[in-house]
Amino acid sequence: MNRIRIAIQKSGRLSERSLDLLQSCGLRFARSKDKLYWFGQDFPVDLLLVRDDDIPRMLLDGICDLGIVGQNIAQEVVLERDNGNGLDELRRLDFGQCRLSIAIPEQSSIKTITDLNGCRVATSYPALTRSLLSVNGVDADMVKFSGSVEIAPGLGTAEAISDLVSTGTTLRANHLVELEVLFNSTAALYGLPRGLSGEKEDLLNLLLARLDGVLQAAESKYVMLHAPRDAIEEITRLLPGAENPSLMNLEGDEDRVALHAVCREALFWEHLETLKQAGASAILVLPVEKMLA
Ligand code: PRT
Ligand code: ZN
Repeated sequence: MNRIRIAIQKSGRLSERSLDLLQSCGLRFARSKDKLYWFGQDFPVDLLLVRDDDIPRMLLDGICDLGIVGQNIAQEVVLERDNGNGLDELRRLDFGQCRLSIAIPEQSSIKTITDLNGCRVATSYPALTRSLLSVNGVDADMVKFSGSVEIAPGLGTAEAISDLVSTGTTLRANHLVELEVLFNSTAALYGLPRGLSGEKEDLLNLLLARLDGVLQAAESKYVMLHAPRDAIEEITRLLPGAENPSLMNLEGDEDRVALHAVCREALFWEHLETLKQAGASAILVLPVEKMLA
């Protein structure tokens, strides 16, 4: 069957962004609220909606061809299986950012991660935590929790925790402090190292090219401004990630030109202010929806 199956999280932090991203790539699905399988319309790519923890295993077991999941989970499953079969991170995505950190109670006598030697660490990521601690020469006992890891020290089941943090609110609410960041995670699109074959490979390449276009466009801005002719070089240099701007004459103004460029990096107010200082005026910044190199 020459259809690609992509597994995404059914309901959770990654669900909406995963679906939005695929839709931005032109994929449409015959949705059904209670079904786990959404059939692809126009394009032979179908969706499987599952728990995020199941995605790496489904990939490794050949149930799906691609999956969108946090690097934290992908790494955990690969390390846990420990049979040399990895996952191929095809693209890092711009959502699902968090960090896996060691946290300890506010009053703890633990001061550095080396003090964790011989301690119990509660975590939902035992394989990943053990491996990252051992890189630092630390050997601690993992206590597996499938949720609410932050309550472990209070219950007396562990001296420290290793959990995902984004704002730090959960840690503070439980009187825990972050001791060390072990791993920075983001959502990613995964496949298998052996790739896909035949028509599926062509389909994957088309999808990846569209995905690159969407990811690049998300960062890029189209900038239009008026610039003094003698400042064109400096102004181009000040535009982050811009190459070869287009220049147009301004009717009735010999000394100034209209300059248009695509900036491939984030453009902040500070950039606009420096452009103005360099002589630019009438600066307009527009979003870019799609890009195809
Ligand atoms: O039901 P299912 O198993 O599919 O979902 P889930 O409940 O296991 O996962 P979900 O939706 O909570 O998270 C999915 C993925 O989002 C994770 O695997 C991470 O890759 C990513 N992610 C990003 C996060 C966070 N940020 C995050 N803050 N996952 C969890 N958290 C939790 C963390 O475990 C802790 O309980 O949020 C709390 C900390 O948040 P702060 O803001 O208080 O620091
Ligand atoms: Zn989960």
